[in-house]
Amino acid sequence: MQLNTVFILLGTNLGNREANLRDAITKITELCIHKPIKSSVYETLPIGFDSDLKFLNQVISIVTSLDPFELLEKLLEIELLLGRERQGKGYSSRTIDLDIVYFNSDIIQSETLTVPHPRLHLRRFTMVPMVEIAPDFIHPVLGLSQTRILSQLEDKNEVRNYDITDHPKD
Ligand code: PH2
Ligand code: MG
Ligand code: MG
Repeated sequence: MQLNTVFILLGTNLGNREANLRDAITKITELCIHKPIKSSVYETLPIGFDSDLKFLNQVISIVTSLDPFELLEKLLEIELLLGRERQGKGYSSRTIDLDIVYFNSDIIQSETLTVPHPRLHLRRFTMVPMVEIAPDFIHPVLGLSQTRILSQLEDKNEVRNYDITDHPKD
């Protein structure tokens, strides 16, 4: 059985954001060999579209025997289960978005899946949690560590630590 180490970005800016993260991680854990390693939760402004609803973002690292396409299918199922609705083109607010950031050090380019995630290295809301849990992991295309990518990042949007205990009724 092949064991794959995968980093997944979670993003939510609609509904009960804390519950969305928690429920998604519970469902993802059912696909895993070990308990996921979790970054802190961060609060971030929507990037790439207009909304007053701030995001919670978090990255987790899992070990799974699923292949990338099986995993993608399961993640899309979990998005639907948690009420994700997709409206036409472009970004919109969502209960949960589950993106495969890295799958081992594999490079995948297909119609349905691009890994590493094509915009991860441009986004502070991905790189801050990545550096927290895997600072030395090398981006297989760029050949740079997570720490190095973050230090060179042009995106200066705030990624604020979100203490769940301060927001009991999110
Ligand atoms: N995801 C997007 C577009 N914009 N902005 C923030 N802050 N967090 C996200 O997860 C996010 C976004 C596309 O999936
Ligand atoms: Mg996304
Ligand atoms: Mg997505």
